[in-house]
Amino acid sequence: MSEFLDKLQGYADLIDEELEKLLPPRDNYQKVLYDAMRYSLLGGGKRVRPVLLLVSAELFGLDKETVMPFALALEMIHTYSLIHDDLPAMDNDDYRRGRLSCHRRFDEATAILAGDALLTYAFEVAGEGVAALTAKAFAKWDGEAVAAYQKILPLLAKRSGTEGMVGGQIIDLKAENNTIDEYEHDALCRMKTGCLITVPAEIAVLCAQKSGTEEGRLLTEYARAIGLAFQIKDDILDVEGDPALLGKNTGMDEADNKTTFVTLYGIDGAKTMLSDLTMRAVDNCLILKDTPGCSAENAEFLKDLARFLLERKY
Ligand code: GRG
Repeated sequence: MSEFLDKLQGYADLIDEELEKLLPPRDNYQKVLYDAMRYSLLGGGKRVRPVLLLVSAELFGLDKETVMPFALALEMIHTYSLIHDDLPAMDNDDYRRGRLSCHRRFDEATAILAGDALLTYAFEVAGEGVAALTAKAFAKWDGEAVAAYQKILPLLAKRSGTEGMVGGQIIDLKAENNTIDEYEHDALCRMKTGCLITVPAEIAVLCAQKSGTEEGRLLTEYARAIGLAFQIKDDILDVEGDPALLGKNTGMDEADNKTTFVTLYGIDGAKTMLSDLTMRAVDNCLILKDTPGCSAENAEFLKDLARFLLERKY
């Protein structure tokens, strides 16, 4: 596991370096906005989504640089969602990633705009990434590659928006002080949390032109499983986690009277679901490891990542 953790740290450090380059400090009229964006984006975080994208791309023999703009865009979209989720109108959280949440460190209006700016910048960076890939593919007269790259932006928007994370968030808000059944709860989690964890795999599949292949399906299914598992673990940590390790308060779901995996299935039921989903994800990695054209080393890393997320304390 320590070899895996070193590698994970290496990927996360690389993401941090690239994010720092993308968003350097500015001393202009809108300085406070840059400060707030940097405060939230560069203030820790596991970098699970961008790491998943880099490793998935490498699984299919692509280099990290090919997908880096999309990895950075994903982390910016994720960070915007955390900033907005912490706002008084939503979860009203004072702490995030072990520090004051953005609206507590700055103010509410600045936090709203920092989230908006990160989301907008994410699509600027991802759009430039698509343009660069498309230009290279045009130079090689590779129309199939161009067609695949052109699907990236609409997909990223869809997974982040009404049919994805934002849609999940509105169902989540509705679930406060209201009981929702297990079907609506399942849809909520797949949208709110799952979509942004599945989309790295989907983007890697598009970039490697693996749509419709068995290895593309196995990777996407793996990401769907860990995406749902991620939310289950989050619900368990809200009950059993250590706020010092988590960097945020626990017991928030109960305080908000929320329907969660724990309220629906009990703590033991939630843990069983978590380990079943992790096993499913691990099984897919074992098949990918033996699939010609896939990097066994990266399939192994994805397997360890699924286990790491199962066991995570933060
Ligand atoms: C406000 C549009 C909008 C959406 C909010 C992401 C989200 C949707 C809400 C966050 C609430 C939450 C705790 C969801 C559970 C899963 C999740 C996204 C946890 C936080 O992600 P991590 O653990 O965070 O990857 P770090 O800090 O490591 O990046």
